[in-house]
Amino acid sequence: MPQYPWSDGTNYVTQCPIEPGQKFTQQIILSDEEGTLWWHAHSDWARNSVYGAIVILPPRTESFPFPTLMPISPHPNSSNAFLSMANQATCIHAQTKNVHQPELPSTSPTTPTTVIIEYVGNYTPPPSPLLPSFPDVGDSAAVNNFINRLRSLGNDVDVPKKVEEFLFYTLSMNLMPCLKSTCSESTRLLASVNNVSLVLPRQDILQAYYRGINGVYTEDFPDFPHLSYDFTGVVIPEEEAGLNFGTAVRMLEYNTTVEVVFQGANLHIEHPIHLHGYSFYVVGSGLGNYNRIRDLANYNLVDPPLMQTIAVPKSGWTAIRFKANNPGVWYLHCHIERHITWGMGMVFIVKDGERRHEKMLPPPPDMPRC
Ligand SMILES: [Cu+2]
Repeated sequence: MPQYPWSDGTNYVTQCPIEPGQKFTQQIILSDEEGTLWWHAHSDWARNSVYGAIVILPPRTESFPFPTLMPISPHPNSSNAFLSMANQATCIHAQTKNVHQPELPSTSPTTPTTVIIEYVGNYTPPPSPLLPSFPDVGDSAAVNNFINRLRSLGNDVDVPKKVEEFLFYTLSMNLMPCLKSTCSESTRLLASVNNVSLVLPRQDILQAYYRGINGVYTEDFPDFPHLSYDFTGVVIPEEEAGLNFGTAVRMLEYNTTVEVVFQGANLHIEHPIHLHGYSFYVVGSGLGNYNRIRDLANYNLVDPPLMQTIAVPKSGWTAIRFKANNPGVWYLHCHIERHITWGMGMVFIVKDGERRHEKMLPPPPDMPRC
């Protein structure tokens, strides 16, 4: 949301949590968003249950940015079938002849169940359904090939050509000794960016920044990993095996053009990296270790896709660019629940610009308190 991080909703980054019984009205200012957006809670793992969709239609004078709408099922012509959840029980609303429930759901909303719906009328099922062929699980080259073919949908591509801030962030999984009596193993997993595991403070960073409260965060998030090593190799240097904890932010001047290269390191798993407050251009990605001299030449600066979340490939890298023209406090994190709680995130603070529309707006009166 432009100039308004107060409604961004991130626990201890832009607001204190809404406690049980408390109320907070969020004002959402839409700017250039279109399509289906996911809203969700941003406290611990609550986004698993508190979430929904906002569908933003194109302007009346414009069409959808894809050629045709595919019908979900060609048989029958009108099915009007949909499934919904209410009061933790599965309800089925359908213009159907019979509904069979071979396995009744329990009261738990997470219990999977099987439902067979038969349509009214003369319905002859096709002899064999046409199924797409998928790459093998673990075929990262196929995934990377798919991601590399993503292109911008519009004509108004404004990708920064000149980079003022170049940042290189490694995404790592870390092991720490687990000393508590409740530990089932002797070690526990953590996660980090540039080997810093983010610790969320007890007071949100946005309030601390806005009101000048000291001691909540530091401004020293590293631009590069401490060491350069074979990030996608199996052996991690001993110096890099240790982990730093911190609540460190990276300050950015208003309107700076920023490039971030995310380098997947040490555990060969994809990380869907999400940046709040911005859409960014994905200008390149590849497998293995990033090499600025070799890879910069292959960037797509013509029609790169504009995204808010991008999966950094297994044992690979992704480069994004954006212009820091939205002042505020903005969380960057992996969107896998485990990884975010284990510390795979950092925070950008984008300073105000000179003019009125370049400054953060004041907070609403009912911001939750910590
Ligand atoms: Cu992750």
